[in-house]
Amino acid sequence: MRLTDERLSSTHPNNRRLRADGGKRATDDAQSDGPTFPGSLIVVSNRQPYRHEYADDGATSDAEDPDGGSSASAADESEPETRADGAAPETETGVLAGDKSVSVDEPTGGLTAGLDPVLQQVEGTWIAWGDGEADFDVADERNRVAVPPDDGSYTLRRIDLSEEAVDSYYYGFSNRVLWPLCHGFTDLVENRSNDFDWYRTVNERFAEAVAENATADSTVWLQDYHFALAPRMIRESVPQSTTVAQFWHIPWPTATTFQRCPSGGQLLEGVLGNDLLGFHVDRYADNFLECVRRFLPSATVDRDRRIVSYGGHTTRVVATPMGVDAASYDQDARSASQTQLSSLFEKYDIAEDTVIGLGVDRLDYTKGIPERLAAIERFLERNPTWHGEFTFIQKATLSRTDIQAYERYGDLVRSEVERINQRFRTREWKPIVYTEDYLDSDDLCALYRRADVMVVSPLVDGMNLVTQEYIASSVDGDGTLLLSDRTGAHETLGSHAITIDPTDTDGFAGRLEAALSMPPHERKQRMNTLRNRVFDMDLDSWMETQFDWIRRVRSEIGQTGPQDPDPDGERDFDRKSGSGRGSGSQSQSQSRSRSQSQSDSDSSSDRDSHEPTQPV
Ligand code: GDG
Repeated sequence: MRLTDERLSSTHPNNRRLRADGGKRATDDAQSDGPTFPGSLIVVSNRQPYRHEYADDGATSDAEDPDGGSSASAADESEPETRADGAAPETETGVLAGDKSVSVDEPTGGLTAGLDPVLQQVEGTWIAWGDGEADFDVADERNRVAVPPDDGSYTLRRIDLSEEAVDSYYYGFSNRVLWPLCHGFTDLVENRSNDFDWYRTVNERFAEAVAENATADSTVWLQDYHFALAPRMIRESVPQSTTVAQFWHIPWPTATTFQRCPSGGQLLEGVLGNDLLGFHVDRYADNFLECVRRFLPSATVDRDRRIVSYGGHTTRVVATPMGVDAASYDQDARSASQTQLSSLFEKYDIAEDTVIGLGVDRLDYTKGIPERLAAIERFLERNPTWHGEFTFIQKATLSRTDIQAYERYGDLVRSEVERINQRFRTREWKPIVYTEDYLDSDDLCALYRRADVMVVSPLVDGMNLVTQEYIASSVDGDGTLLLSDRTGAHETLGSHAITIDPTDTDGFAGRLEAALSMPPHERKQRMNTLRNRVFDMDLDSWMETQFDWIRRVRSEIGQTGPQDPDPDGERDFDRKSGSGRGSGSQSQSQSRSRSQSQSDSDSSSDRDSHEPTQPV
């Protein structure tokens, strides 16, 4: 795992899409080889693929800074989500808005970068929150701007949200209710007044924008938990033949947990406006179907075929694990040089010949960082011979710091790092190097490649893309992966990783010892299989699968014609609460009392070690 100064040229056998140019973004290749989409596509996501900002000096559009980008600090809470979602730290050439110079941030990784070429190809529309300060000055009177900036092949339609809307919809219901709830942290759910109303209002705003753009042959593809209500709103306002699909990137909780969800009935009803609903793994799809069965009694749930009929509409539920652009990580890792790595090690004061453990996470309470630190501490207690020889690098990206639970979590992580370092450090060495610096993708890939052991230990994680990025970057084939069995990634990669229970400190430390002493041939064997899987199930292949399902659902809609109207003219929650939208609290209490009277059969698979003592 020592890098040479040479750029390596070998290509992974499965790496059909490896780009020769070493560039970061999928461009021409993706357009010719990548996923093809049938018909017109409208993507809806919270974060946008391109953001317009005023250039720092107000005079030039260059916006260069010594750290390699105007937005290189992950400490800027205005955009950590964007980066963690793979969009945007790179600032490109600017345009002018009035007499002010504007720079444009482009997507550099993840789903955003993967979808961008697809949208270019189909000349589609992307609808997203416009969070850049110059976003609306460069847009037309309907808040549209042509992107990418250099060829303008598709339309970015921006939604203008007030500070109050963002605080309530994004930092409120999305991330104080849905995020903790879906991850089983019900004790962290904060149900503030107005947050759900804002969530609904913002979902309406997005749904209206979709309705303005949708045609009979459009497919609307919504991303994630910020839009649980929008699918039904959209379904009711677009032509019957328009396909509505959504991918839910985080876990769907068990019914035991979901019964605590404020306005849970409205959320279920909302997502059942989709024709197609995707999750990463079977478990989340099954949890969803169980929630529908329990909390929407008039719905018909076909568990085997994963089809729900409710209110005269049919939703197909699928489990399709998301991948990464493996070729791009492979390429960037191969391009890493010893010089680049040396300067990183110098910056963080790490001896070059140290054995490296690595963790890369958003600073989020789901990611199990304190548990990881506890295991490292136990490992150091038990293995004095590793002192001075092993360094653990924890790269943590600040996230959602407006929310107290995140602030407290960050304080805990930092103080634990400090304490463990105080306990074991020597004059020349400290066991844990902790950084919140944003790493550009070259540095990240160089570190992935160099890491002897990658530690992925979330308490719960929908998928975990870092796992796959590490594998794709392990071009020397000799790294080992410790992987929590509570991640979606474990379902597909667990058999060849070293499985850990993140809360079993002794077991975790033992696995770390095992990883560090694993014979080279076993490492290579395991990594070879892992790499084959990650390349086979990469981002393009995931999109192809999604698009195949969309095609299938479209043809089903086409064959059956307009779906049956609701035979009773009303839907469950309307009927039970006696009103339509806006009846959240009544729906909630009825949903609770109904579910509480039923026995909980699913608690064995529930990850709720965080059950609240009080109802939320
Ligand atoms: C959600 C679900 C699901 C982080 N710091 C830097 C950096 N990152 C990038 C990583 C990775 C991404 O952030 C984190 O993705 P994960 O999948 O690990 O986790 P979440 O952000 O929680 O994502 C998750 C995912 O959605 C997709 O469906 O897998 O389960 O929770 O791409 O590389 N990237 C760079 N520098 C950093 O400092 N370049």
